[in-house]
Amino acid sequence: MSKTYEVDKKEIEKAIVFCPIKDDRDKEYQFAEISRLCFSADLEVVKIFSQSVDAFNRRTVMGSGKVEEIKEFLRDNPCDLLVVDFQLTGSQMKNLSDELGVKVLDRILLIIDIFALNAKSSEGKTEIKLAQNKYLLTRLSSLAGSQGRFGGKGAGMRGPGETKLELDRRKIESEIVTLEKEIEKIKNNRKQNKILREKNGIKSVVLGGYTNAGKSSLFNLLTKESIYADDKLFATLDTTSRRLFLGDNEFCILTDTVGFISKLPHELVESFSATLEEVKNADLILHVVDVADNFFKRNIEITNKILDDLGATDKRIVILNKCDLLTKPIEIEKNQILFSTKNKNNIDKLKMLIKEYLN
Ligand SMILES: Nc1nc2c(ncn2[C@@H]2O[C@H](COP(=O)(O)OP(=O)(O)OP(=O)(O)O)[C@@H](O)[C@H]2O)c(=O)[nH]1
Ligand SMILES: [Mg+2]
Repeated sequence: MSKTYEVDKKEIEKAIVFCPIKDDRDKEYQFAEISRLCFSADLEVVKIFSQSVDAFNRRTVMGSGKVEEIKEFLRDNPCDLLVVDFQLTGSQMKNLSDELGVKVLDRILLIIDIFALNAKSSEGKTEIKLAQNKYLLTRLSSLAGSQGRFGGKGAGMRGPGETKLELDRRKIESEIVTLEKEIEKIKNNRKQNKILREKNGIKSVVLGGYTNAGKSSLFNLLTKESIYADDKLFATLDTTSRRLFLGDNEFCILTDTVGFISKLPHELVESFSATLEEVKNADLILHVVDVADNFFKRNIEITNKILDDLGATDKRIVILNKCDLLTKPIEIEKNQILFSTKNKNNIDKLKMLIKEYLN
């Protein structure tokens, strides 16, 4: 029988987090990133537990001692769910949920859930629905059992917009076919636009970078638009394109798009192929970086890797944004520029640089 669940958007749920640690040097980065992801999914993190991956247990990912420790903690501190910063199989999710008596989300479901919360355009909604359906299909029996037990609502079960998640295999399969066709149409439109643009000699510049770096803020500043910018991860899922005038009657098309993160779920990369097509087709990438983030160098590497994997152009200007928050000077490399969307210094220098790279 088909099951649908109510969307519960505003409710803040209490979460405990479990991080399997590969390398102790990564611990601080991992804790900071998963905390931001939870915040962006409207979750309150009560405590983070961690354990070396050496203690990996196939049934529950964490060792049995850790399961007991968490169980004990939950007895005194009731929480709604456990977030595991790892890709879980359906049965691992179910085993953990059975042992601990709470709903379980893995890293992928958490990111997909944030995307579902933020999808606004029909393109974004179509893409996220496809990612959700593909994810659900591979873990359907475990999810229907474990998440259904907790009312099947809240984090991990939210569909885009006002829609509800479907847990019926046949319906999911037929929806995947419809969604894939819609995405193919969007991609074809993009290809036509590209041909037309090239015919008219108009260049495409795309904003890329780690999520929350300030891409939408820069887009607004450069094009005097007002699109949604927020201090949460994955605030933007849609592509928005506008003309950017560079002086001397010259202009290019500037596009703002989805942000990146480490270990971007492949379900999302595949489902966002239409949106990412825009990145692939760009003549120049403005790689926006939050330079005030302690881990900005690592974020640059992550973004470069994703751009390389997508086959994006290697014509890239690295914009070290949020320099207003820097407390000490930093070294700047050749293709980098210090910037702040708050005090707007360097805007003419940036436009000149764009012009130079495009010609
Ligand atoms: N202090 C400071 N804050 C900034 C600057 N640029 C952007 N921000 C803030 O950073 C946060 C994220 O900005 P967005 O423009 O939404 O970032 P984004 O890269 O589009 O993020 P996603 O769409 O979520 O991937 C917002 O709260 C902005 O106000 C800057 O130069 N300085
Ligand atoms: Mg944005």
